[in-house]
Amino acid sequence: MAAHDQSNGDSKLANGETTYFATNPRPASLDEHISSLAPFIADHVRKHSRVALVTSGGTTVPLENQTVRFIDNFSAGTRGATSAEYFLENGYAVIFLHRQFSLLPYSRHFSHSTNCFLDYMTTSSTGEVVIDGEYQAQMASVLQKYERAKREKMLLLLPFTSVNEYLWHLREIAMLMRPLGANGLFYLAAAVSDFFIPAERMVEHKIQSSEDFAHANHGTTSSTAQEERSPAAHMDGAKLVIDLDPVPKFLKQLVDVWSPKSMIVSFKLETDPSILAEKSRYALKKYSHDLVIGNMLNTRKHEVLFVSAAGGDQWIRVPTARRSKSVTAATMSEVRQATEMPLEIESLIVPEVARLHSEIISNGRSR
Ligand code: 9Z3
Repeated sequence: MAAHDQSNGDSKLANGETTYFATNPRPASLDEHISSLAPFIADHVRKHSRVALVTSGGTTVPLENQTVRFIDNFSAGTRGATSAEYFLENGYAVIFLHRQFSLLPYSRHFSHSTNCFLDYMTTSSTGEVVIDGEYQAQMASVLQKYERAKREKMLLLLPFTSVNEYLWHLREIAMLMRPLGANGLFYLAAAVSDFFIPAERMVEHKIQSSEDFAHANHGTTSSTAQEERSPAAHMDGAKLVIDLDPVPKFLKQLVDVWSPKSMIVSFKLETDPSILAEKSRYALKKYSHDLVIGNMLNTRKHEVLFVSAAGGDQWIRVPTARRSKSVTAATMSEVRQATEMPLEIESLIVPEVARLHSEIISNGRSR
């Protein structure tokens, strides 16, 4: 089932972008996800709420159709899960499109941490399992916010794993969000692979590493011999050779075709500080969207660069004394100075994004 108009302006698009959805399989989970997305969005259209699609976590690139091995992109999901909480605090409804088993809003405070969830609990004198006194206040505060988001139907969680699942969901959600008009916001924090194996070049079964079983390594599952291209991952003697195709650039489609009235925010991740600003400006110019948030792998938890057509370049930084001690780039003297309660950088990023969104809603914009 396609929940959108197929006359989606494909004529404007480059070749890889037009063929992608015709040649890569629609995920089995999509229809079920649409059945919860459609009423969620309709409810918020009726209420004139602002709705943020927050993407979060890394996308995998499977090497085999029945996947045993895959390539992954770095991301724990901290940026997305934390930002989702601040969007909710700022009055947004949130669609949280996340890598399965990555961090989630609210539960992130108690999972994937140094503590196991059982460490937050204890047994009372009557044998009941209760929250340990040390964690009562923090857990009560998080629980109240979580219950409110659920009660008021403000948060929808949708998982993906592979880059193909991510792209199909992004397109479908973008088209479903069109009726929100300028109240829609895309906050694309997921770490999306730039390379992938197209379905037509994917082998069906686990690649056999032993030369004694090389006969079990067949070609692709492509339907006709004529169509068949060499498998993207294959054994060459004892070596595994992987030959990836570029992922078509979907940000252009999102901006121009799928959801042109929404505010669109992308993230740019770099490791070399000398190119961050230039690459962020390049992305903004290339895709003509509203905002690029540049961040460095090592400093992403305490500084980001906002690059927008309206506001130029602007660094947002957590003051040294409020930085979390776990930031890898912090020096020992910075760590010693961090005496006040740590401040999450998303508590600074999200209100600024919401402010820019308000400007777009009231003044409109010309892309
Ligand atoms: C980011 O830059 C995110 O902020 C992080 C968050 C992945 C660094 P964590 O989840 O990390 O807190 O551990 N996302 C990168 C988004 C991305 O892949 N952007 C593409 C690109 O840079 C274009 S949309 O080319």
